[in-house]
Amino acid sequence: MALIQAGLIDQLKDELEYNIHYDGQVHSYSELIPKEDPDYRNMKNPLAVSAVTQTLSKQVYEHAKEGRFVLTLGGDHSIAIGTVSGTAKAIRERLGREMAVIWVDAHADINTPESSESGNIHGMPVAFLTGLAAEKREDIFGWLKDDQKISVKKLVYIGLRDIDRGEKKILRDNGIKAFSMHDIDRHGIGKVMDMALGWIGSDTPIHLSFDVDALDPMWAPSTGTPVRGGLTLREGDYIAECVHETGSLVALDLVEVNPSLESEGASETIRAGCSIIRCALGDTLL
Ligand SMILES: [Mn+2]
Repeated sequence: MALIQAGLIDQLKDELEYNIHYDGQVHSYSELIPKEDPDYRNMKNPLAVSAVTQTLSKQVYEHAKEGRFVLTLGGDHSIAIGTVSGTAKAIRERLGREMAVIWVDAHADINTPESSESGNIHGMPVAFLTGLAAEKREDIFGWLKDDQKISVKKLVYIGLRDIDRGEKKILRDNGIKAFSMHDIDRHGIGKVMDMALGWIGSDTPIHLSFDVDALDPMWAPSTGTPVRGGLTLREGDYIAECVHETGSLVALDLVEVNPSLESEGASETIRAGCSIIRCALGDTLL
């Protein structure tokens, strides 16, 4: 809501000349939240998160199958279970292709319910999307079918710096490509983007899932799990610019902007979020 109130939709329409399909509402999906939602397999609020992401998945799929670019504003990062699954299915049907995901984040969000210490599903979306975590119960992510999932080989992380022990093992065991802040320090963001896009290969549809906590809290303090030592504002924009330049970007999530946290930094965080979105959609400095 804050991103939209800051004028994001008008910027995309007027400055970048997009034809926007938007129902003018910010959905809280409160009608999908059950009264009782006990922990299940260590997951908190499993019924609610499953129901909301399933609905979101259908919404994203409906847009993506029309060949539209789908922008989703969050919300916590669990919503990517809905967005990535929706795009993956539409891209398979439309183009007969498996898409890649670039996950820009301080965290890997790849815990399984069992490896997670917190039980927060926003730390698990990548595990469900890659099939590393699965659940038979239809009402707890059992709705997620193979044609909605992505390959661990088509996943690239950028900006990691706070990885749980269990997650490190998952990343290693599955040979997942990840560029941490260490890699960005060593090579610079330019080289890291060359390597990331080289790994994906040209002409592969890309879904960019950008967690604003990838940025250093100096630029984006109003977020749920800030971690120091992150990307600069320009590095964040540069990632988005490079992904736009491929011409292969099919969807973008911008998540974890939460103005109610560190509210004196809220406007800074919102501005950073809007800037990343504009860059991913083709805004340039010159
Ligand atoms: Mn995240």
